[in-house]
Formats: sequence, structure tokens, C-alpha cells
Amino acid sequence: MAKNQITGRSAFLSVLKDEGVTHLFGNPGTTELPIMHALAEHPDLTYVMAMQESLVVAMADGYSRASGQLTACNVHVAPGLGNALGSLYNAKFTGTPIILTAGQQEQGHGLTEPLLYDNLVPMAEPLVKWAIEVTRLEDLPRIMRRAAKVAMTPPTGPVFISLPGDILNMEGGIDLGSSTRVDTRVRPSDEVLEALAARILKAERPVIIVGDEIVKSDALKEAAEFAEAFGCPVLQQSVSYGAHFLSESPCYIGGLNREQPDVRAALSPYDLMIVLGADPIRMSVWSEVDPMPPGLAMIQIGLNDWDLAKNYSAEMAVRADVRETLRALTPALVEKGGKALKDRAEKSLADLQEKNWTAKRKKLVATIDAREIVKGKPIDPDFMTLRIVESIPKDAVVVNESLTSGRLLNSLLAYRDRFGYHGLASGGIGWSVPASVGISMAQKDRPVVCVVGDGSAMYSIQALWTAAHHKLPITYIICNNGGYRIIKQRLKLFHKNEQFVGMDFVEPAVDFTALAKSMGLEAHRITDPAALEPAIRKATTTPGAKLLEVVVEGHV
Ligand SMILES: Cc1ncc(C[n+]2csc(CCOP(=O)(O)OP(=O)(O)O)c2C)c(N)n1
Ligand SMILES: [Mg+2]
Repeated sequence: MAKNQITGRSAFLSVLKDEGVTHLFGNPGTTELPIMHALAEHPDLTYVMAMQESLVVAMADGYSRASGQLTACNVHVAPGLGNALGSLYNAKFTGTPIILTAGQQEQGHGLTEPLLYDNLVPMAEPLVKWAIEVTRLEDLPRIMRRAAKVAMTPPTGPVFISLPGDILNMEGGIDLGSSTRVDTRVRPSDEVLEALAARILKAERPVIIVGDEIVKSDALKEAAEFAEAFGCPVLQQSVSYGAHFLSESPCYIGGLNREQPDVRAALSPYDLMIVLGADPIRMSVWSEVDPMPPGLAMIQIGLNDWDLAKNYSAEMAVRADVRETLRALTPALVEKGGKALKDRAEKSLADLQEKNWTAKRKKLVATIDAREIVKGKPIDPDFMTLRIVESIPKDAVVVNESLTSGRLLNSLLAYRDRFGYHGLASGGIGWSVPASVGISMAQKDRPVVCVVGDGSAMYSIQALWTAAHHKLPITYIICNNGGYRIIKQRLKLFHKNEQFVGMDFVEPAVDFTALAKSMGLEAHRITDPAALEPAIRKATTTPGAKLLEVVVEGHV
């Protein structure tokens, strides 16, 4: 017997652990039984069961987004992979490094097409960086090592491996290899740094747009120092799904939205857009208006080369790590700019004091508190959002899929650290309830607060069971407005139609409190605005998973 004689199933788990994976999110079927069998030999790998495959991938997605680490998850053959695709699309959108595996029928079935069989690779292919089926035991470790490397090399993203049962059950003397990470923390050449500094100094009215590579490259501090060095206003990219800048920096003026005329108006005062690791103006609903003002010059820095000059030409496009670039660029800029730059920064920072995020927040808080509706029932969603922000613990991680009810969340909640805020990104709803499970496991010393619309919650509500089973400190705040309010708003706006077919949760209404209790969570229904703060404080400071169903205004 060869020294390293090992089964495919055990090799699979050993290599995952060696790649730094600590949790395997999954939903088991017969084709996954070899893995379930082998888990007994690997008690240091935590299996996290989710009750549907779209949840499995969303949990893995949440774990990775809240830790920056590679995650792994496993689903069941063709129908399971099919269920997972919506969440895989979300992971592709955010470039989340996930190894998604699916059990596959034994190769011995040949062409006979047993139940549950289909060709898995082409199903996954459009949504992953690499998809492959293992056909020889010797290739299993090589494939896994390559998959981990591909997933983790920027631009990061999910990969897919199909695992036939015979490969998992086979035993042989195979080499498990070792882990490789490609170091991409590269900074531009001296010439390019010089040219960047010169171009920025030439601009009269520059603006910085920040995106997710600030989080991925851990550049929050460096980005704030860069902006403050020349008093440059900073806007968050149009999809505000992460803590992409320190909200309380004097330079931060808030986020772009996804209304083309608004974006065009917001950008038109500037003569240079400096994009840091972002797809700066990704839109949602079509409009005749182009969001990019004509003549606005752009320079773009980031490792995601697909985003560089994707839709609009860039005067300079630099493929480099955002943090490393800023570490070199800020001193170059300060040196080249000298006293003139320093004076300009001081003046600009003084101007920004009146219009930055912090100033706008102060005004917003005063308006919300002054509104009559504050005392009314159903609860005003803006009032709810403010109470949430004011009553959650300082170290809470906030997860946001609250659509219309939480429209002001990013204007009221400050981004203070890299992993403290995670929002729905791609638009594919049903992400946050399961993602919060992974986020909580990744940030296990921090309470998690998930603010989610009633409609979005119902896509993946059974993730509550996993949260309760693992006794996770998550508070789910369901914004219950009785239906798909955003879709109603749009039917009215785009089609002047107020006949809301298929958009109201009536006859019967959904009882979220009962649903949550049935899955083992402590749950309360809140209709009185005064009850909000004490309920949130209690839920977020006592152990275990909780659900607060807040009945909010849903009028269209
Ligand atoms: C996977 C998926 N299915 C359907 C939609 C379409 N959709 C977008 S928002 C929405 C309703 C969301 O309702 P809710 O979470 O209650 O938020 P509200 O609009 O009521 O604030 C729907 C159905 C989508 N974006 N993604
Ligand atoms: Mg709703």
C-alpha cells in the first residue's frame, strides 16, 4: 500500500482544510453520502446544513464577504445546482471566492441517464471563473488546488467542481499537493505613479468614486488619506453593497444612486473622475439618459481589469492593487503638489464640512425626528431605520436587503470597518437571510443585524432554522409592508397602473413571528413605534437568533 493511500472523499476534505476552509455549507443527497461519511474523520471541519441549495451558496457567499477568505459549499446533482444558480449569480456579481461542488452520479452509469443526472459543467459555466468535472482520482487534488487558486486570484470569483461518486469512493496513492496564492499586490511603475500624480494635479474639480476593491484590498484607511491629501470629494459607486469608504471622513459625500439623470447631475460639476476599484456607475432600470456627463475624464485603478474602461473610455487605466497604489500615490501627490496642494486641500475640506455625509446625516436625522408620521401606525420605515441605527450595538455587522423600507440606511449608518456592512448587490433577492448565517460565522464575536423586506425574506426563509440551530447572534428585522412595494411603485410610475396583481401578501397575510417561532427563534411582532428601540436593544444583546417583525407603512 502506498504511504499516502487515501479515498477521494477524504482527500477532498483534507485539501479543503489545507486551503484554509473551516466550514462546509451544504445540503446532502445520495451522491454526497461519501462526503457525509468522510466528515466523521474530519471533525475540525464544520458542516453547516441549509435547507435548500440557493441558501447553501448564499451562506458561503456571506462567510467569504465577511472574512475575505475562500469558502466551500456542496450541493446535490443537477436539481440542486439548478436551485443554487440565483445565489451563484450573486457571488459572480460580487466576485466572491467560493468553491462550489456538486455530487454527480457515478461514471459507471455511462450514458444511461439515471435520475437526477445531467451535465453539470455547462449549467454552472456562465456564472463561474472555471467549471470542471473530475474524471480521475489523481486529478482531484490538482483540480482542487487549481480551483482554490483561480477563485482567490483577483478578480476573485466562484468556481465549480462536479464530483462523481466513484471518484469520491475510490482509494489510491495520490499526492495532495499544496496551496498556492498568487500575490497580486502590485503597484504601478514609477512612471505611471508620476503620470497619475501629474494628471490629478492638473484637474480643477476632481471627484473620487470608490468601490468594492477598497474592501477586497483592505484600503479604507489609505483611501481616506488619499482623498484628504487634496480635499477631494468622494462618492460611493452606484451599487452600495459594502463598506467602500469611511463614511465619517470629511471627504465622503455619500453614494451615487441608479437613476441615470441623478447620476449625470451628480457628476457634472467635476472635470476628473478618479475611480478606485469600482464599476462606478452600474445602472439598473433602462433610461434614455446616459449617466456619464459628456467630457468627464476618467482615470481608473484596480485589479478587476474587466471593469477598467468597461463602458466609458479611461484616460488612464491602471491594473494594480488599490491599497498598494495609494500607499505610493498619496506621498507622490503630496510631494509634487507642495504648498499649493496643501492650501487647496484645506480650503476644499472646509467647503466639504457643510455638504459631506456627516452634515447631510445630521439634517436627515432632524427631518425624520420632526415628522408627524413618526408617532403613527403602521410604523414609518424611515423612522424604523433611524431607530435601528441608533439602538444596535457599536460593533454590530449590518446586513441590508431592505429595499424600500431601508432606503435611508446608507445615509444613516456609518461604514466604519471593512467587514461591518454587507448589502444586496446584484439585485437577485433572497440573499440576506442565508448570507447572514455565513456572515455571523465569519464574524463570530460580533452581533449581526439583518434588515430585510418581507418579500425578500420569503425567498429563503428556511435559513432561519440554520441560524437557530447554530445559536447564532443574529437579529433579523423583517420590514413587513405586506408585499412587493418596490414593484408596485414601479408599476405605478412606469405604467400608470395601480392594479397590483401578484404583489400583495393577503388572504392570508404571512405571519413572520409564527414562522420564526416554528424554526426555534425568539420572535416578536412590533406595531408600536415606541416599542422598537427597546426590542432591538434586547434582541441584539442577548444570546441566540431572534426575529423582529416590524409592521411598516407600505402605501404606494
Ligand atoms: C430572484 C429575484 N426574483 C424577483 C425579483 C424582482 N423583485 C425585485 S424587488 C421585489 C420585491 C421585494 O419585496 P420586499 O423585499 O418586500 O421589499 P419592498 O419592495 O416591499 O420594500 C421583487 C419581487 C428579484 N429582484 N430577484
Ligand atoms: Mg415588502
